[in-house]
Amino acid sequence: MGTSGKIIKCKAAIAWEAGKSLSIEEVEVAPPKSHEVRVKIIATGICGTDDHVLTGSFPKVDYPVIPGHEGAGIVESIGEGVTCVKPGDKVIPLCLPQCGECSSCLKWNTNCCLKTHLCNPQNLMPDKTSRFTCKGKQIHHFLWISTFSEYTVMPDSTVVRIDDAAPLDKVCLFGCGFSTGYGAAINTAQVTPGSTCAVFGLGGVGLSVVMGCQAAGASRIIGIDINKEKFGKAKELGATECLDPRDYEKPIQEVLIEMTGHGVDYAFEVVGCLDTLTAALASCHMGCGVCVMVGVPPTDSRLSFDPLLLFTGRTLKGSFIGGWKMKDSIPQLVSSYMEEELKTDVLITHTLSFSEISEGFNLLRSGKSVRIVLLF
Ligand code: PAD
Ligand code: ZN
Ligand code: ZN
Repeated sequence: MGTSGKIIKCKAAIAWEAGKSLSIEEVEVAPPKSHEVRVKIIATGICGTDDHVLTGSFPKVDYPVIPGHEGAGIVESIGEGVTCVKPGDKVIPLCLPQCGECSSCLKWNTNCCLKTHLCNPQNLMPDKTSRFTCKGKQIHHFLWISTFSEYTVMPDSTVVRIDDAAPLDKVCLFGCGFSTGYGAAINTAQVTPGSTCAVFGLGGVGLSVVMGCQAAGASRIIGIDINKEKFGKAKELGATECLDPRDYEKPIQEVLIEMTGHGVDYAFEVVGCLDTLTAALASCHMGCGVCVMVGVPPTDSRLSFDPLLLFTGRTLKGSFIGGWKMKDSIPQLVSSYMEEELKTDVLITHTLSFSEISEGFNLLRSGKSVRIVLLF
């Protein structure tokens, strides 16, 4: 390929500092070093987590940064020692690495690879340098994958080959949103047939939780959101009832306990707020309810609740990218999509060009979209 080994100039969206909107700039993307892969991103979704990066409420981010972590693309070139992909392969960048060597990767019951951003920030490549420069300045990576750049470099532990026939403008959702929500129900909660579930927050991730609860055979799925415009799609995907907490004088947990008689079997927090997390926990069955935290809480926040909520047997657990070991699982999920077992296209409400990225964030914040896919 003509570009292999050379610097590539392309468009990327940079967050110069927290609290400022993104600006589209020309960046220089250095070639991949040993055990790194340079990918041409074809499509990228916008996730609520990217919005947390813009507002400064995502932990351990260094600015200026190129966000984006829900992409799909084609390998442009590879560095020395890379064996898992080759130029021309269709791939999904992984926002949670699977190095295959650390103590977590060697355990069957966690996907939390010790190379994750939450252990060691992924703001620079593993050799502590950046592959991005703009106007002579070093720009940081985000989760090692920065999909808001037409070309991006990532370690080989954070990229996986997928089916050559997969439509990249659709399967990019498997890089985060869909896999996160669906896996929270299937893997983390292990929702059982006939159970009752409550899903707080019906964005792209929350609706994917609804899909997971339905696939697991839950008989009652109660969607909760302060934006009633989300209810139609939630019902289409399997929610049996939808509630707006603002329609009730009582706290929503009391409403849910009255509706179910004893509290729900599984509650999912998919907003990223401490108040909804406590409400989700309190709405679970006191003896055996399981509350799964999916939303990313604000940086440096602290949770405070009556410990008696746990004393009687409720469980509170977190779910990181749906509990999937991403290298092993994402290609399989994409195959299920190709076999029409997973109908994720319904989550995509808007497809825009990359230059319309700010409009995409406005749509996300206005609540008028579920998933927005940007095309380069
Ligand atoms: P989104 O902004 O599309 O959806 C959030 C939804 O919550 C919207 O529909 C809001 O109307 C709704 N909402 C807001 N406030 C309330 C409230 N008080 N009560 C009920 N509903 C409310 O975001 P998303 O679906 O892309 O992401 C949701 C969260 O999941 C967000 O915090 C994101 O950072 C997190 C996430 N976690 C992981 C993980 O690995 N755990 C991965 C990806 C995203
Ligand atoms: Zn995400
Ligand atoms: Zn690992």
